[in-house]
Amino acid sequence: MTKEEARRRIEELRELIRYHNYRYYVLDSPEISDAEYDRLFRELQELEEKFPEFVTPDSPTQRVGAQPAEEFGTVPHTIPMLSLDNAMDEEEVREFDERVKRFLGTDEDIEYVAEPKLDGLGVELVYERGRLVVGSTRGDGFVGEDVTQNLRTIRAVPLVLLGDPPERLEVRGEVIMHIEDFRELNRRRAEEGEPPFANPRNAAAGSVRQLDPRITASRPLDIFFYGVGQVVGREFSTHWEVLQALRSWGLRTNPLNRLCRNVDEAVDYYRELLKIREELPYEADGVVIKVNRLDLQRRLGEKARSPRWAIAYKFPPRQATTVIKDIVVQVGRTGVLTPVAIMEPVHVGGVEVKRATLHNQDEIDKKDVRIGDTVIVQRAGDVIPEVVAVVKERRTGKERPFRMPERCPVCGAKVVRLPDEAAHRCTNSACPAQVKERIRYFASKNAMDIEGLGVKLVAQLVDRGLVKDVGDLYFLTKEQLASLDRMAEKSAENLLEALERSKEREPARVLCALGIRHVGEHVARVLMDHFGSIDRLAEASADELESVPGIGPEVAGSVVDFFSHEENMRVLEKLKRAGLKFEVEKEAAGPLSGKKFVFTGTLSSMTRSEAEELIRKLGGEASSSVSRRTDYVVVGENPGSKLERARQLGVKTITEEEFLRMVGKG
Ligand code: D41
Repeated sequence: MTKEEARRRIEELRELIRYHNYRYYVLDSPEISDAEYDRLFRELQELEEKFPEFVTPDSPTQRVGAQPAEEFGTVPHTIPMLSLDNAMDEEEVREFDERVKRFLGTDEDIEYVAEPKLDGLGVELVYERGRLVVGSTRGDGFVGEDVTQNLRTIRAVPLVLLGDPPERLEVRGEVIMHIEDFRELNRRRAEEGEPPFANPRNAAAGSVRQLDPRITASRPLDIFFYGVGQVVGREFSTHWEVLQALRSWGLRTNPLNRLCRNVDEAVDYYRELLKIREELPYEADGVVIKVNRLDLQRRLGEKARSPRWAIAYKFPPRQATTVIKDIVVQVGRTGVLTPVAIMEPVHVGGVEVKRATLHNQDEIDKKDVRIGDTVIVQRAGDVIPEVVAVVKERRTGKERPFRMPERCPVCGAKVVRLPDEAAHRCTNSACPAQVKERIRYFASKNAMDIEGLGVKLVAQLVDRGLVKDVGDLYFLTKEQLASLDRMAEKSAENLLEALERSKEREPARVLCALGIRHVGEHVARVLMDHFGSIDRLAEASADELESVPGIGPEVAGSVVDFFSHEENMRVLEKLKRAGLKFEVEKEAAGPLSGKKFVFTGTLSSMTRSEAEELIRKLGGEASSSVSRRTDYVVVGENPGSKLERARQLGVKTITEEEFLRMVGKG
């Protein structure tokens, strides 16, 4: 390749990567798979290595580059980043609307834009001629910290804008961490003996305010943009228009934002969002309601430090105060002992809470939580409620400190705390609590998906000695089941049938269901794609495992460890004897070969994961988001936004009946 050819290809690859970032982050509708994206990225990296003279700071490969800083510089905001007044109920929102009308001397409806109020860290980015030059925190609203190098590492932050950006653009947004990512991060931190973050907002803020951008880069951050500061070279007449323009430049805005004709519609929006609050993948603490017309915004102006044209309509708090009656210890699947506070029942954000996790002894010590204490509990997303802090002023002196037991409260085995671990563990892998949790995990939806195997049933099976490991499940008889409490003959039959059906699960699901540390759904699939069978995986060395792309030393270590235990091998033998699938079936060219399916809505004849498995067995691909490369969108009961997107993209939609015929089940 000549230098000129390389230069051109590099340019082309950067354009392509920017475009696909836009499809992925802004439109939420990728056109290519992650693997294809990675190929483009690697090709660019390799070319830049060979031709370093063409590396520029705004290349997508140059997100992390800077050395750790000594301290952050400061950045004044050209236009102050104002704060928001709060409204706690509908009446206060209507008063706001009245105030706006009175100030403007009108009684006509005011048009508003309503947006989810994300709970993260406010930042401002400055683009000059479409290139990111500075990024800062909101700070005190007038001056923020220079966190440019850190914000550059967030993939959803474009280094170069698309389309026709203005001469200078100051854009404002909220950096957030998704709840799932937050949990995963805390899980890893706990394993590494680091203190957990209290909530996704602290995790996001703490990650952006790192002196070493490499640490920020390792954190799963995301961003939504909600407004602008100074803009040179472009005029707008409404806020809605601003949001559309940001999107067209590749700056992701929240798809849930809505244009409302009047305050009634804004109040409706709040109610709708409150209903789906728990399902949002990130934390939102309310709705921001903004006057849409910019000329009206200008006339309204601001008072002290907040605009008269906007208000934050807050959701009910998800924190509450209650008393800890007791602290008990729960034993998990891997033997980890988790202290749990038993509390006076209290309503938190609309849900009654009686138990809250205290994580581990270190956390209890750090917060100095004692039995009898009055505490603040918090519920975030669908996360298990946790104790945030003790209200020390309420102490009477009768509170009792808690110590982890030296013996497992369930089986009496010795409890150990491994060096560098925050967790205490029960050392007996046959501990009934561990066995029960392993079975529940094995049967869970994303693993073997065995319907009807609930907590109480699992407890009975283990307590009566009918099941000692997951292998025993498949050798249960109808008589044994029927002898259990509250087990009718029909339910026994149903369970046996569900067990029978679960034998059809593909080997990657079986592997995942074993509950090997660090081997979740994704890793299990990677491993089975590579090794082709569980037996071959069992024989792999740590080196061999680490040579698989995407598999690190941690995963390799725990896989080797799992298969080195004789009792695990005995369980595997049982599962194999029962007829579970250990070998990946290679259907050379199945009838659905190369076809991509996406599901929306509920199917009536099977679960979604069963349908997806069927597709993979027949050589097709099942994916969760609709793109131009999707061949069919299967539309079930109550379809979601994917149907809309399929129509927009002109992707073929089929009914469940048509799908069943296609797979030979109709
Ligand atoms: O999502 C948010 N956190 C958000 C915050 C949002 N969607 N819009 C916002 N709009 C403003 C104004 C109206 C002042 C431009 C905001 C904030 N302010 C804000 N958040 C914290 C301080 C200010």
